[in-house]
Amino acid sequence: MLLFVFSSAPAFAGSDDVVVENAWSRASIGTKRPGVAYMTIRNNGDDVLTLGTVSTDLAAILEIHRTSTNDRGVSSMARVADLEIPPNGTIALEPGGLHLMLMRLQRPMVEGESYVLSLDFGDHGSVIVRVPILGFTSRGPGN
Ligand SMILES: [Cu+2]
Repeated sequence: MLLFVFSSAPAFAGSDDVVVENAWSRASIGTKRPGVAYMTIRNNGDDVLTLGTVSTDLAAILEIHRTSTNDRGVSSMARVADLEIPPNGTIALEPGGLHLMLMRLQRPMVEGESYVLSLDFGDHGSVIVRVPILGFTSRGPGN
């Protein structure tokens, strides 16, 4: 079952307890550089949730990444194949940590516009989220 929701409202995948909130992106610099998307994903269920595929028509390639900073202050990103959300747990995708990387943008990400993202939780269904695009220097909704 698929429900269409806006990021300001909770999203439910079928009868399961998946809630995606506070989704947002930053405006991109044209289409040559990748874009990013952030959100929180809450698992109100009793099973581990696994986020596998994420897709949007805005980007040809979309990956889950984790930014980490080593003890010399150098940051790097690594791909996360499957993002697990523990039962009754919340995972935050936020600047400096987990994020969705939108590569090979099909069009620029323009401040004030929005796009649709599909998050596939396998047996637990899919969640579709509308993601608002904030300014270049934004640190999140309301900032
Ligand atoms: Cu990345």
